[in-house]
Amino acid sequence: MQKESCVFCRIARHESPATVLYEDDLVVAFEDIHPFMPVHVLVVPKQHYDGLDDDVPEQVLGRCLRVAADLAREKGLERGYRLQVNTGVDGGQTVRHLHLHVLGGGRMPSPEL
Ligand code: DGP
Repeated sequence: MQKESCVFCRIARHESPATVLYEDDLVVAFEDIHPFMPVHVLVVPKQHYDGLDDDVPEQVLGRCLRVAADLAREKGLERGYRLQVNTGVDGGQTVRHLHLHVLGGGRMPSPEL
């Protein structure tokens, strides 16, 4: 199921513009509109799930991780990168459609800082 008003559903349906880097039957990956690292890609299931606390099939979660790691390699992030899934209000999630941030291209602070 998709949501009419959801910005990531609209990108998945090619109704809103985005720089799409990868797409298959389950996921779409595109450049974040407000990057905070030199590489900042979002990997998003095409189906709408509010977040990780939804009943997300393992196949979808696995595909997201596989695509994220493949894109990190394609982007040349040999020195490393970070995958981040903000979940809920306290997790800082602003778009209520499950997404993985692929972040890299520079040294990142430790999460506890
Ligand atoms: P989060 O805080 O985890 O919910 O991050 C949402 C990210 O989504 C944030 O880094 C900005 C990005 N974003 C929001 N709206 C759009 C959009 O319309 N297009 C693209 N490409 N990225 C968006």
